[in-house]
Amino acid sequence: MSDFDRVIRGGLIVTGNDLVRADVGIRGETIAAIGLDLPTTGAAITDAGGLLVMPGGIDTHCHIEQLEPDGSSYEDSFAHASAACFAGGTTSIITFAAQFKGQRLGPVVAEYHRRAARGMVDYSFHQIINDPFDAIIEQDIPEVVGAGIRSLKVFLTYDDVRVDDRQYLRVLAAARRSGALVAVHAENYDAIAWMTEALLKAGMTAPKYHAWGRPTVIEREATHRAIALAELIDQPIQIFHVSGPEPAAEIARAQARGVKVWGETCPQYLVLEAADMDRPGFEGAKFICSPAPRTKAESEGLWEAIRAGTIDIVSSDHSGHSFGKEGVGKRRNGTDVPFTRIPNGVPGLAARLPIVFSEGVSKGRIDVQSFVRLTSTNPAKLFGLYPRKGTVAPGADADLVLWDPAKRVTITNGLMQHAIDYTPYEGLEVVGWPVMTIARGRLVMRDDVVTAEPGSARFLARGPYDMIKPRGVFPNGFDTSRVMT
Ligand code: DUC
Ligand code: ZN
Ligand code: ZN
Repeated sequence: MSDFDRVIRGGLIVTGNDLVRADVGIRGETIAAIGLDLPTTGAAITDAGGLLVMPGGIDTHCHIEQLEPDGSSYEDSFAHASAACFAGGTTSIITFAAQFKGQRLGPVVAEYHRRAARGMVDYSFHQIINDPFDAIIEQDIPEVVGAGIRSLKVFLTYDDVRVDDRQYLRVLAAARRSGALVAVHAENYDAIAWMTEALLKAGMTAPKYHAWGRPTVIEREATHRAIALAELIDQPIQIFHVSGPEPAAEIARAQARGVKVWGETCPQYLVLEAADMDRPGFEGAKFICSPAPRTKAESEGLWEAIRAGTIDIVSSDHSGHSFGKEGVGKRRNGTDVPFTRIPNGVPGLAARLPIVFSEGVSKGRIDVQSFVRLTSTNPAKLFGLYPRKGTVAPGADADLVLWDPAKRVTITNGLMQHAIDYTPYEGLEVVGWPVMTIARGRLVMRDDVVTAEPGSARFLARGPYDMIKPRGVFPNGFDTSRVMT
């Protein structure tokens, strides 16, 4: 009998720290050994000569089959999203369970479990808190966190879903008591409302004015406030989708004070620009997302923040809204509408790794270990999945992507394998491409062909872990989370 079910031979293994030329032996769903000339009798052999062998990507920010307060839903099903993940070398996701006003969390989580279990990619959830009423704070948050959903998400903007500062403080305190991280969408609600009203009054309604309605200063202010209030409660947070160096500088300043705050960015802020929303007709709608894409110079500033470690995760913020279908997606409200009525978000599950690799490693901005840290190891660590996920090591899940660092590909929507009819990255040339994805020992993608059984997804319950423990540092030493609920 063979020691292994599969042996990956002769590749260059890349982890967040190391480069090692060795074989990987897989038994069942697990990496059983890493070594030179592993025995192959009876095992499937995969020749990885010339390829990088890296931990599968972990996308900790993606909206899949998520319901919206107006009854609509993000279009990608979990099955389609899983295919897109595998096509792009991603093997785990953290998506959202979204609470609406008045809802208790138990039924919300049960519904999203039902949906996610139909997919193929391993998943966990961030619990979105839109309405932190007493029962949510006192009963439901401790329960969902105890059930392995160790991150809460709040919006500081958007009608119907945003929390005000007092509600945000309540969520922070509840997270602190339960041992959860809080992820924050940081833009100033009232300032956006003010700017938007002014733009509409002035007749400035085209898609490009989406960016005018929420300039960087609005994100910088909310990032500063989100961090300051988290500091007041001594609650660790992650700032989602940092769009440029100004909000990144707020994070860096807080990190320098020792505050536990982490920053995430997304490919749209590295390769898209506000100018993309200024394309003719309705075309600019394809690029509307929030925060808005900025300028080339700001993208370059983000790379500096990445190199400095201020931003340590790149997620997709994948949001499925089709472009060409009448009455759905970006055209849900028609095309002759102000930018305020165009759904926000861009799809990016499959494009994430190739864009970060190409723009980062192939263009010499970062080394390949940094690529692995940004897209797999750091997400696993911050969200309590490490070392089961996010590394190539004996005992870890056999989640691997075999990567051709020299393969040149022009991104087309067909390669993305999501249900959405466009990609904002159409025509972008990348150097470096995933040629095989292995998820828990199963070969799920080879040469852009995905083969995985719907229903094979597994929920990743996340237990308590040290990285997100509060520091025990408060103004005046007074822990308000003990007395306030
Ligand atoms: N921004 C978000 O905050 N959520 C989904 C889509 C987007 O662009
Ligand atoms: Zn957001
Ligand atoms: Zn999002």
